Parts: sequence; structure tokens; C-alpha cells
Amino acid sequence: MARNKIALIGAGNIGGTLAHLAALKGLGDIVLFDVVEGVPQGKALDLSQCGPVEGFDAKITGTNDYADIKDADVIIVTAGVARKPGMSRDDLLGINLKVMKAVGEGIKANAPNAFVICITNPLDAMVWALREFSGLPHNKVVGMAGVLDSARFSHFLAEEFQVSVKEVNSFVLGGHGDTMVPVVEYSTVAGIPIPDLIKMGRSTQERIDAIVQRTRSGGGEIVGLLKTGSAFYAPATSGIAMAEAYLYDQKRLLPCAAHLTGQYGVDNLYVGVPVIIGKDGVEQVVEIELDAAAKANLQVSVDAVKELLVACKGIDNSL
Ligand code: TXD
Repeated sequence: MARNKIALIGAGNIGGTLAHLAALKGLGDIVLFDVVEGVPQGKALDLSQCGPVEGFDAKITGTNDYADIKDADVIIVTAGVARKPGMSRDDLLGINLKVMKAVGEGIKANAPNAFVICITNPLDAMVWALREFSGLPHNKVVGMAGVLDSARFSHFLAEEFQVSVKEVNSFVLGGHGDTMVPVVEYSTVAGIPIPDLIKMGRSTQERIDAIVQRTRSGGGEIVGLLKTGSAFYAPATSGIAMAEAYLYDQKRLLPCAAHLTGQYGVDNLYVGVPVIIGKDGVEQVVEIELDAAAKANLQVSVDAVKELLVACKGIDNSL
């Protein structure tokens, strides 16, 4: 059986980490693509030289030519400009929209059967635009944000309750931005919902509210510390988890930016919701019951995504 082919569009911080993880996990052969000459080739060579030490024999190549992503099974897109301190995700819109156009066309021409995971910010708008430019079916194009946001939420909750992260299951809905909706009611420690843990005196509403807020600004906190770029280890790990769910038909229920057609009262938008990922890509959007506050928060998030799309359409009238 031929090995899977993983194409990574963008060979920056996340792209390089994705390649490293994909090689270590033996997901398949890897192609790193970037517009900058030398960088994908250099990273591919460096990563290939991990093989003898780690004992992997994935073929890792770097390229500036879309023809080399031909027939990729999974494509993870990080191409674009990363957020700098003081720059909002939305400032990135104009630049990254042009990048999505080039990437979408490259995918359409070379790998129309791939499962495509978009990571580039502003995520909810970029995944929508990438789907439009690539013309792939909606179930094959998905955005990564919720897996990362809920990983951040889980990390903070594990610290708060002083338990292993393995005991924590948390849920984040909505757009990837300051309007994301960490859903406290559906977040648990060893199956016990957070509100019950508050009642048991294990934490307080104020402390959980602060964790929710820290999760919402989790990306910004890291940008502020790094000063020259944004988070990349956890974003890459999160993207790989989604790729594995597809490649191994795991039917994992993951929060992803998925195309909605009426679910949650939203039509023709990509919004972060729980979905089942398996061999057909996004196999199901799971509609969970939300209380009034979560619904109102989700609506704020949906409105923010809508506003971004209006701005996208203003910049590129082919959308
Ligand atoms: O949760 C999430 N979705 C995110 C998103 C979490 C963290 C970071 N997130 C976003 O991912 C971030 O705001 C950026 O938009 C992307 C990629 O982040 P990364 O940290 O990897 O950025 P880099 O290191 O700047 O890498 C971007 C690469 C760089 O090598 C550029 O040369 C390349 O993208 N680039 C392109 N590649 C291909 N094609 C085009 N047109 C192109 N333009 C730039």
C-alpha cells in the first residue's frame, strides 16, 4: 500500500513543527511548500536528518512548486503572515486572503481529493475563503482552532484542580478570537462538570471566570511573551490530531471550524462547533443544547465571523 502523503502549505513555525510531528508519528511522506526559496528545502533536509536518530523513514521534501503536492491525502495550510504584538487577527485579513487564493488554486489544480485543514488566521474567515477558492466539498475543508482553544482551557483547568490533564475534558465553541465560547457546563474533570466542582468547593466562580478569560486571550498572551511571532507547538499538535482523525477514520468528536447549513441557526458560515471527523472528513456536525448565556455568546461570535466575511467580500469581489 502506498504511504499517505501529507502536504504542508507554509513552512514557517507551525509548518516545520507539523512536519516534525508528522514524521515522528509516521503519518506518511511529507511535502513542505513555501513561497520563500530555500526555507522549505532547508527544513526538509534538516527534518530528514532526524530520521536516522528517530528511526523514521518518511520521505520529506521541500518545494516552491504546487505540482509537488499532487494527490496529497491531507493538506495543512499555515501559509500567511503571523500576528505581531499589537496586531489583531483581523488586521491580517487583507494579506492572508490573497494567500488563500493562491493556495486554494494550487490545491484545486493538484490535490482536489485531499482533506484540507486550515490554520491561517483570521481562521474562520480564511477557512471559508480557502473552501471558496479551492472549490472542494465543504466536508473536506475544515479549520483548526477549537482543538487548540480547548487544549488551552484544559491546561488551565488541570492546573486549577491540580489533576492530570488526562482527567480534563473541555469544550470551546464559536469563532477563534476574543469571542470564542468556552462552555463551562460541558467541561469536566473525570466526568464531573465544572459547575458541580464549584458547588463542591473545589474552585470558585471567580476563578473559573478568570480561566475562561485567560483561554479567550490565550493566543495573545503567548504573542505578548514571544514578541516576534505567535504560538506554534500546540497549534501544530492540534492540527496533527485532526489529520490523524481523518487518516485513521477515528470518528473523533472535535471542536473545529466547520461549514454550517442551518445547525445552531447559522447558514453558510464556518464556525467552531463539535464535529465528527473520520474517513469522509467532517462526517457530522453535532448540535448540543446550549443555555441562554452560551447561545448569546455564540451569537456574538457568529456576528464577528459574519463581519469578517463582509470585509473579505469587500476586498475580493470574486467571493
Ligand atoms: O488556532 C489557530 N488557528 C492559530 C493560527 C494558532 C496560532 C497561529 N495561527 C496562525 O497560523 C498565524 O496567525 C498565521 O496566520 C499562521 C501560521 O503561523 P506560523 O507561526 O507558522 O507563521 P510563520 O512562521 O510566519 O509561517 C508562515 C509561513 C512563512 O514561512 C511564509 O513564508 C509562508 O507562510 N507564506 C506562504 N506560503 C505559501 N504560499 C504563500 N502565498 C505564502 N505567503 C507566506
